[in-house]
Amino acid sequence: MEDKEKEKEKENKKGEENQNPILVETAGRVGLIRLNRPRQMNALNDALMDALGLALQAFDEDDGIGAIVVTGNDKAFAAGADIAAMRGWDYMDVFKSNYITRNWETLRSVRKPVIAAVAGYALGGGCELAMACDILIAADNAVFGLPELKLAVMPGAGGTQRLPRAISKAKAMDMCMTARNMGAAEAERSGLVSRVVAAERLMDEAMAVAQTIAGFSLPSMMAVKEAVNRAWESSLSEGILFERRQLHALFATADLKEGMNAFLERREPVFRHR
Ligand code: DAK
Repeated sequence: MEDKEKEKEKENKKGEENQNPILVETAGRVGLIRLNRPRQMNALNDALMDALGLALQAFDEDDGIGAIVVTGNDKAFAAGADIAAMRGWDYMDVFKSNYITRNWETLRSVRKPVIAAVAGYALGGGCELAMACDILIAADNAVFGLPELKLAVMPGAGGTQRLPRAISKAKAMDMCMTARNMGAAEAERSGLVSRVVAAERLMDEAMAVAQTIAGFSLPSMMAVKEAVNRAWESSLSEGILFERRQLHALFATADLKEGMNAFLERREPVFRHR
């Protein structure tokens, strides 16, 4: 049995040597990142998370990009952190190397909007990755869950923190403690996802949303993202003050003048993202 497992691991590794863990493309001002470990249900290992972090940073720095879409394949967005990679680690391995923080957290520093387009399984770290994005669009076959307790581990990439903020404390406890899955309809009802579409329309919808977002003024968009994120982490008074100052700052942009002039001149605005 052990030999068989080792053989399988070897085979998987061989297959992966020639395979990029992510695929990157652009469409106009939208950057698209596909998680690409289909044989492992896009299980999130270091190679994938390193590559994802670098791709996110590259799009964030690219003046030609205004929005980013992260997706998987039709069976799995991602079925969690890579269990095969994790099983050999001990406390010192994860503590000293700062597991999760060392590469997963890159997503938190991205200032442009990031949309998760989720079909199939988004479990454990996969669900946490989707929740760390700004907008979550689900196919009707999407399945969300935090089943970590089945492995006697716990959600460790923000799941216990983002889920109760996204849905309710009781529902988050239910998901974390029973390790049950949630379908797309329940996820939409609970406020975990922003919209659900037929699986075959997922990428069209996600890319259309991203194109709309990327068409607006980028500095104004970044101000919106920062302000909404502030709502999660501050009191209402602090959040309102932050929002007000962001609004004041936008009066210094050329795009705000262009937006208002274009409206009054009854024409489409031409934003220069400055
Ligand atoms: N890791 C590694 N391989 C995985 C995987 C995963 N998470 N999920 C699936 N695979 C692999 C399977 O082993 C299988 O490989 P082969 O046997 O073909 O080599 C292949 O993908 C296809 O999977 P199945 O044969 O199982 O396919 P099914 O359609 O039957 O089932 C499934 C699909 C997604 C329901 C099932 O694969 C499944 O239950 N997967 C595991 C889901 C799961 O438990 N996810 C949570 C992982 S734990 C921490 C921070 C964060 C975390 C932990 C610690 N610290 C800071 C310390 C996060 C933990 C997690 O995410």
